Amino acid sequence: MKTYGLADRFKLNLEANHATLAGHTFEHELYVSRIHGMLGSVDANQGDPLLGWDTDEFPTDMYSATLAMYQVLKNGGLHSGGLNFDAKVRRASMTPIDLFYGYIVGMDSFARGLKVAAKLVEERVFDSFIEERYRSYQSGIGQEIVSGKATLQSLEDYIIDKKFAVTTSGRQELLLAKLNQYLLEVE
Ligand SMILES: [Mn+2]
Repeated sequence: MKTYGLADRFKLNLEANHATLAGHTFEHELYVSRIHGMLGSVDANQGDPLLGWDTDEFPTDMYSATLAMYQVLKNGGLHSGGLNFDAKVRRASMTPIDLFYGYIVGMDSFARGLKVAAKLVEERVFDSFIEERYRSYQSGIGQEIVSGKATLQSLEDYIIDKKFAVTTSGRQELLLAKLNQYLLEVE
Protein backbone atom coordinates (compact mmCIF):
# COMPACT_ATOMS: atom_id res chain seq x y z
CA MET A 1 0.00 0.00 0.00
CA LYS A 2 2.91 2.32 0.70
CA THR A 3 4.44 1.44 -2.68
CA TYR A 4 1.25 2.35 -4.56
CA GLY A 5 0.37 5.43 -2.49
CA LEU A 6 -2.62 3.83 -0.81
CA ALA A 7 -1.39 4.01 2.78
CA ASP A 8 -3.33 7.19 3.54
CA ARG A 9 -6.57 5.74 2.15
CA PHE A 10 -6.57 2.29 3.70
CA LYS A 11 -5.60 0.62 6.94
CA LEU A 12 -5.26 -3.04 7.83
CA ASN A 13 -7.74 -5.31 9.54
CA LEU A 14 -5.66 -7.77 11.54
CA GLU A 15 -7.05 -11.14 12.50
CA ALA A 16 -5.72 -13.21 15.38
CA ASN A 17 -6.27 -16.54 13.64
CA HIS A 18 -4.49 -15.34 10.49
CA ALA A 19 -1.49 -14.49 12.64
CA THR A 20 -1.59 -18.05 14.00
CA LEU A 21 -1.70 -19.44 10.46
CA ALA A 22 1.28 -17.26 9.50
CA GLY A 23 3.24 -18.56 12.49
CA HIS A 24 3.07 -15.20 14.28
CA THR A 25 1.52 -14.08 17.51
CA PHE A 26 -1.48 -11.77 17.29
CA GLU A 27 0.34 -9.02 19.19
CA HIS A 28 3.25 -9.23 16.77
CA GLU A 29 0.96 -8.43 13.82
CA LEU A 30 -0.77 -5.63 15.70
CA TYR A 31 2.57 -4.18 16.74
CA VAL A 32 4.08 -4.24 13.25
CA SER A 33 1.01 -2.62 11.71
CA ARG A 34 0.81 -0.06 14.51
CA ILE A 35 4.39 1.17 14.22
CA HIS A 36 3.79 1.68 10.49
CA GLY A 37 0.59 3.63 11.16
CA MET A 38 -1.51 0.93 9.49
CA LEU A 39 -3.48 -0.61 12.37
CA GLY A 40 -7.13 0.04 11.51
CA SER A 41 -9.31 -2.74 12.82
CA VAL A 42 -9.22 -6.13 14.49
CA ASP A 43 -10.80 -9.53 14.02
CA ALA A 44 -10.72 -10.54 17.66
CA ASN A 45 -10.90 -14.29 17.39
CA GLN A 46 -8.38 -17.03 18.02
CA GLY A 47 -7.10 -20.07 16.21
CA ASP A 48 -5.97 -23.49 17.22
CA PRO A 49 -2.15 -23.43 17.24
CA LEU A 50 -2.04 -27.13 16.32
CA LEU A 51 -4.27 -26.92 13.24
CA GLY A 52 -3.35 -25.49 9.86
CA TRP A 53 -6.68 -23.89 9.09
CA ASP A 54 -8.73 -20.91 10.13
CA THR A 55 -10.96 -22.14 12.95
CA ASP A 56 -12.25 -18.66 13.94
CA GLU A 57 -12.86 -19.50 17.57
CA PHE A 58 -14.27 -17.00 20.04
CA PRO A 59 -11.32 -15.48 21.91
CA THR A 60 -10.66 -16.95 25.36
CA ASP A 61 -6.88 -16.63 25.60
CA MET A 62 -6.24 -13.95 28.20
CA TYR A 63 -2.59 -13.47 27.29
CA SER A 64 -3.47 -12.84 23.68
CA ALA A 65 -6.42 -10.59 24.52
CA THR A 66 -4.33 -8.54 26.96
CA LEU A 67 -1.36 -8.12 24.65
CA ALA A 68 -3.69 -7.31 21.75
CA MET A 69 -5.42 -4.58 23.74
CA TYR A 70 -2.01 -3.33 24.80
CA GLN A 71 -1.23 -2.64 21.13
CA VAL A 72 -4.67 -1.12 20.56
CA LEU A 73 -4.10 1.30 23.47
CA LYS A 74 -0.64 2.15 22.17
CA ASN A 75 -2.35 2.91 18.86
CA GLY A 76 -4.57 5.46 20.60
CA GLY A 77 -7.53 3.16 20.01
CA LEU A 78 -8.86 1.87 16.70
CA HIS A 79 -10.32 5.24 15.58
CA SER A 80 -12.86 4.46 12.86
CA GLY A 81 -12.19 0.72 13.15
CA GLY A 82 -13.25 -1.66 15.87
CA LEU A 83 -13.17 -5.11 17.35
CA ASN A 84 -15.07 -7.69 15.32
CA PHE A 85 -15.20 -11.26 16.60
CA ASP A 86 -15.22 -13.01 13.19
CA ALA A 87 -15.89 -16.13 15.22
CA LYS A 88 -18.19 -19.09 15.24
CA VAL A 89 -18.95 -21.81 17.73
CA ARG A 90 -17.41 -25.28 17.44
CA ARG A 91 -19.17 -28.03 15.53
CA ALA A 92 -20.27 -29.82 18.70
CA SER A 93 -21.73 -26.59 20.16
CA MET A 94 -24.95 -26.78 18.16
CA THR A 95 -27.54 -25.06 20.36
CA PRO A 96 -28.39 -21.34 20.20
CA ILE A 97 -27.22 -20.82 23.79
CA ASP A 98 -23.70 -21.82 22.75
CA LEU A 99 -23.57 -18.64 20.67
CA PHE A 100 -24.37 -16.62 23.77
CA TYR A 101 -21.57 -18.31 25.69
CA GLY A 102 -19.20 -17.63 22.79
CA TYR A 103 -20.01 -13.92 22.63
CA ILE A 104 -19.94 -13.53 26.39
CA VAL A 105 -16.54 -15.17 26.84
CA GLY A 106 -15.13 -13.25 23.86
CA MET A 107 -16.37 -9.92 25.19
CA ASP A 108 -15.22 -10.71 28.73
CA SER A 109 -11.76 -11.75 27.52
CA PHE A 110 -11.22 -8.48 25.68
CA ALA A 111 -12.82 -6.35 28.40
CA ARG A 112 -10.54 -7.86 31.01
CA GLY A 113 -7.61 -7.69 28.59
CA LEU A 114 -8.28 -3.97 28.12
CA LYS A 115 -8.21 -3.33 31.87
CA VAL A 116 -4.97 -5.22 32.37
CA ALA A 117 -3.39 -3.59 29.33
CA ALA A 118 -4.44 -0.14 30.57
CA LYS A 119 -2.66 -0.77 33.85
CA LEU A 120 0.46 -2.06 32.07
CA VAL A 121 0.54 1.09 29.92
CA GLU A 122 -0.25 3.42 32.83
CA GLU A 123 2.49 1.96 35.02
CA ARG A 124 4.94 1.77 32.12
CA VAL A 125 5.80 -1.83 33.01
CA PHE A 126 7.19 -2.69 29.58
CA ASP A 127 7.99 0.85 28.43
CA SER A 128 10.42 1.49 31.25
CA PHE A 129 12.14 -1.82 30.68
CA ILE A 130 12.41 -1.34 26.92
CA GLU A 131 13.81 2.16 27.35
CA GLU A 132 16.46 0.88 29.70
CA ARG A 133 17.20 -2.16 27.53
CA TYR A 134 17.85 -0.03 24.44
CA ARG A 135 19.40 2.95 26.22
CA SER A 136 22.74 2.38 24.47
CA TYR A 137 21.08 3.44 21.21
CA GLN A 138 20.45 6.93 22.58
CA SER A 139 24.08 8.03 22.65
CA GLY A 140 27.59 7.19 21.51
CA ILE A 141 28.12 4.33 19.12
CA GLY A 142 24.49 3.18 19.41
CA GLN A 143 23.17 6.55 18.29
CA GLU A 144 25.62 6.57 15.41
CA ILE A 145 24.26 3.19 14.28
CA VAL A 146 20.63 4.33 14.55
CA SER A 147 21.26 7.62 12.74
CA GLY A 148 23.08 5.81 9.94
CA LYS A 149 26.36 7.60 10.60
CA ALA A 150 28.26 4.46 11.56
CA THR A 151 30.16 2.57 8.87
CA LEU A 152 31.76 -0.86 8.94
CA GLN A 153 35.07 0.97 9.32
CA SER A 154 33.93 3.11 12.27
CA LEU A 155 32.43 0.03 13.96
CA GLU A 156 35.67 -1.88 13.50
CA ASP A 157 37.65 1.03 14.93
CA TYR A 158 35.28 1.10 17.90
CA ILE A 159 35.49 -2.62 18.72
CA ILE A 160 38.99 -3.63 17.63
CA ASP A 161 40.82 -2.98 20.90
CA LYS A 162 37.97 -4.08 23.21
CA LYS A 163 38.57 -7.30 25.08
CA PHE A 164 34.97 -8.46 25.44
CA ALA A 165 31.48 -7.07 25.12
CA VAL A 166 29.45 -6.56 28.28
CA THR A 167 25.87 -7.69 27.82
CA THR A 168 22.89 -7.24 30.10
CA SER A 169 20.01 -9.62 30.79
CA GLY A 170 16.81 -9.42 28.76
CA ARG A 171 14.91 -10.55 31.88
CA GLN A 172 12.39 -12.57 29.91
CA GLU A 173 11.21 -14.58 32.91
CA LEU A 174 10.76 -11.47 35.03
CA LEU A 175 8.72 -9.73 32.33
CA LEU A 176 6.48 -12.77 31.85
CA ALA A 177 6.07 -13.04 35.62
CA LYS A 178 5.01 -9.39 35.71
CA LEU A 179 2.46 -10.02 33.00
CA ASN A 180 1.07 -12.91 35.07
CA GLN A 181 0.99 -10.71 38.13
CA TYR A 182 -1.02 -8.00 36.36
CA LEU A 183 -3.38 -10.56 34.87
CA LEU A 184 -4.04 -12.02 38.32
CA GLU A 185 -4.15 -8.82 40.33
CA VAL A 186 -5.81 -6.10 38.28
CA GLU A 187 -9.34 -5.57 39.59
MN1 LIG B 1 -10.71 -16.23 10.14
